[in-house]
Amino acid sequence: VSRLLGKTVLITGASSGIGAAAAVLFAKAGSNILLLARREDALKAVQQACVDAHKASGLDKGGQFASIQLDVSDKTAVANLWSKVPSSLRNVDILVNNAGYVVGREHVGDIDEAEIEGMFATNVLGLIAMTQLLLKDFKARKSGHVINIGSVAGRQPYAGGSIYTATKHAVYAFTASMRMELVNTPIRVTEIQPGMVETEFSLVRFRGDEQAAKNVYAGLQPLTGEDIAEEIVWAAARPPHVNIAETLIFPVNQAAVTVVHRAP
Ligand code: NDP
Ligand code: 8X3
Repeated sequence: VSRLLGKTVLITGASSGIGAAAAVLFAKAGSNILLLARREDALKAVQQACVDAHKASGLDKGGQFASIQLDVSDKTAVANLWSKVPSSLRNVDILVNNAGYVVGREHVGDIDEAEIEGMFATNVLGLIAMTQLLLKDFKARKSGHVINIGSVAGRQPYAGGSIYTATKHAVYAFTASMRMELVNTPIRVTEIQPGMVETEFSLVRFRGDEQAAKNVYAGLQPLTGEDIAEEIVWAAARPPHVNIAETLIFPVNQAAVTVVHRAP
């Protein structure tokens, strides 16, 4: 029987890509899920996919789902989150801090101030705010698992990625420090560090330019949201004494941000 049966999982950025795929996979394993993101319609569609996946699994536990519109960079909205959450989903066991994005490839000196602030507000401050919110409960209940979605960009800077890589390096430092602080508790802290995953990520980076987004993955088989979701769910399903601290995951033809083999 899955260790995830009847557990409650909160996922930020559950409306597409990695977050949406993780929601469906947790639903298949019998978990309850709180899906959060800014786009309500997209969230509802993922919630329906969770309902379907849960039904198809034939499990008779879990299967409670709710979608709540939340911009993690909105401090007031994060502070008021519990007032919107159905009471049956308030005891969260697993927090997946997945919401994040990059805009542009501009070099320092030419980067839009609002875009800099937006990336830090979501990728760093939003992730921290969500963690602070949940950790109070985790500590009181002496249980819980924080799974942060970092990136290879949190281990390796690159030209054209100064702000994004700075945010993901911040996620790495925050996550690793927190793991040290919690070493004398049963609370687990995991960082998943993907390489190239074909989601809406590049479409957002290139401000809706579909061709530019497609070119990122030209000549190789990128990872999918499902590939990373499998890692997230696997880390969450380890026995309670096992903590998957970090996992770096590449497509087979990628070995670093800039070391990529493309078929001609
Ligand atoms: P997507 O663009 O497909 O998904 C990003 C998700 O984050 C969406 O659901 C989006 O929903 C949500 N989101 C963005 N900003 C906010 C916000 N302020 N508040 C709440 N939700 C927000 O990309 P991915 O699935 O690829 O990205 C997921 C995570 O994976 C990100 O943290 C990204 O940095 C990381 N990552 C991605 C890689 C890749 O190559 N794709 C590689 C390494 C890491 P909405 O717009 O509805 O709010
Ligand atoms: C996403 C990977 O290389 O586009 O975190 O920065 S990269």
